[in-house]
Amino acid sequence: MKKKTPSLKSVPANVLRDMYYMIVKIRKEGERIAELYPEQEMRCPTHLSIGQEAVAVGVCANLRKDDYVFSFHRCHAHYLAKGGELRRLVAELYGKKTGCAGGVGGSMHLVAPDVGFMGASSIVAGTIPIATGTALASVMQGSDRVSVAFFGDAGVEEGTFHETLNFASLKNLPVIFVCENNLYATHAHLLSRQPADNIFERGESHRVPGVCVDGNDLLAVYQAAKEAVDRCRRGQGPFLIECKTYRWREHVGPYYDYDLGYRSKEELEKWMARCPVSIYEKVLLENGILSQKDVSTIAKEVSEEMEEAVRFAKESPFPDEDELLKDVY
Ligand SMILES: Cc1ncc(C[n+]2csc(CCOP(=O)(O)OP(=O)(O)O)c2C)c(N)n1
Ligand SMILES: [Mg+2]
Repeated sequence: MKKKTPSLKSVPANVLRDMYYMIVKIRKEGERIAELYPEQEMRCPTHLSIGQEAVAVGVCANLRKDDYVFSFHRCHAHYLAKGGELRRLVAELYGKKTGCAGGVGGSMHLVAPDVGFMGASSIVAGTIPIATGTALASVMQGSDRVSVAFFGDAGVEEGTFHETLNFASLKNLPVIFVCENNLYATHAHLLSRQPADNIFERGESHRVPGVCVDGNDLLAVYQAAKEAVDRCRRGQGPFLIECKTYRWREHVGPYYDYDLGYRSKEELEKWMARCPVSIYEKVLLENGILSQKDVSTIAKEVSEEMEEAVRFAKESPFPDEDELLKDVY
């Protein structure tokens, strides 16, 4: 089932503008990290999500601060969209004490529990059951909090995806499974790994309804997430959202990789022509929600915020040696 993009009138203007600021900020973060990464001062493997930003922004714009979000190895956008501090993200990538995980987690282990970003994991599908556990806890506590698990298209190939959907459905839990389907798992195309390109239907046998949306259309993602969040808060149980999108850069690292042979430059260019930031910006400009001057002002503010974050990260100290084994279980 494909969802239609909602009319702009159904979304409050301040939400539209906040989502624009956020998608521009997330794009800037990805692009700037890609520029700085070759300096080799950031030593952790880093999975950029340039091209996929609309998914994080559209989903998280529907969440309250006390709702829970869990992510996977490609987690920068989810951390930022849920309200995680940019400078603590950058400091984490630089391995600094001021990083959001004290500098010992790195790019794949961002965390900001104070704003409900409960963590990310490098284990494919690893946080799907954990997010569901927090949904169970919310129900037991009598809270209407919602939990969200973001994962990639390879996440649905893990047994725990099905075990979790079964349990979430059985217990009617307020959890939303958001699959960021960027068509590849490292260098393997979806159709070389799965018999059909129909992830949104995989919950059917567990009675978990799903939709497939254009993950590069921020408003389409926003609308699908809104319906899923409203359902969860009404106590109507779990929901699966598949967002079709595309990663522009290599699987891990800052470069383009169309010369490796697993995907073509033409395919990449086709997706780059459908840039989620440009698509959204055009809609806002055409509808008078933003002016060209607003766009320039936001670009400048976001650049300054990013440069301040880089300065903060570079100037911060590394963790002390005696802290290395702290938090190791
Ligand atoms: C359980 C497990 N198996 C294999 C891996 C190795 N691995 C790391 S990323 C990745 C591909 C993930 O693809 P996807 O879930 O589609 O996310 P994407 O990288 O495309 O965003 C794999 C197989 C892993 N980290 N965990
Ligand atoms: Mg993928």
